[in-house]
Amino acid sequence: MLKTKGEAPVITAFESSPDRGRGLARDMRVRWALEEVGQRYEVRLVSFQAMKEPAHLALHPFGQIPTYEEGDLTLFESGAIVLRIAERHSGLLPVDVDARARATAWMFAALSTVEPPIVERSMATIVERDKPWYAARLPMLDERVRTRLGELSRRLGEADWLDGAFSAADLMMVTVLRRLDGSGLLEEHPNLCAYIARGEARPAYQRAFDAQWAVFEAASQVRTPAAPEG
Ligand code: GTB
Repeated sequence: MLKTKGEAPVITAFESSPDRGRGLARDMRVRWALEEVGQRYEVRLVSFQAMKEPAHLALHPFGQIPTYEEGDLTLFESGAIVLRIAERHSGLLPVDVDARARATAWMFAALSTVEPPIVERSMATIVERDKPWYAARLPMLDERVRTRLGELSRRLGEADWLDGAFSAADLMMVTVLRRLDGSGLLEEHPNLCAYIARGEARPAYQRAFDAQWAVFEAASQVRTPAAPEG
């Protein structure tokens, strides 16, 4: 099994992300968390084929990204990874135990209440677009997302963050909501758009975004080599 090199944890990310550098894959939230706490990290890029091979399956039982290797510890599931980072460094979870429990509840809410209808809609737009039922199904999927966005928007109100200061909960929620980019659904809630923009404006977010963008750009150059000079 691959181990952490030196002191830096190693994460995995798509060698060639289908999101074309938009930072929508789940390594983005792990990168962002590591950047927020100032932890240097290394990235091992994996192909779709390599994700299903024994070496990667030993790290991730479902053959996905991201994974996280820190010394003898190997983790999968982006929520568990971000929680580990937040627990081991200051800055991503409140010190007060009750406030910490509330932030953790919001992390779970992002992953298990808000993300599923968003992923279901997103997957349908990719794999069901040419199916005969798509036109009837999409409004239903939109409505499920709308319900959650309305509830979230009401709770957030005019606050900057979900519960006091920025925390891992906001990091998680912002990355979940970003997957709706281009759907037109977020625009129905200006406070959610402003919330996402606040997250994206954080220097740590930008460093994480630039890092995953660099992977996409490097892969594009391999796919379309520059014309020879002269
Ligand atoms: N619950 C797990 C977690 O939170 O870590 C889910 C992990 C997961 O779904 N990983 C995806 C994966 O490895 C990548 S992030 N898929 C390959 C496979 O299952 O074989 C999901 C993702 C993929 C692509 C886009 N996109 O193109 O916009 C967005 C999100």
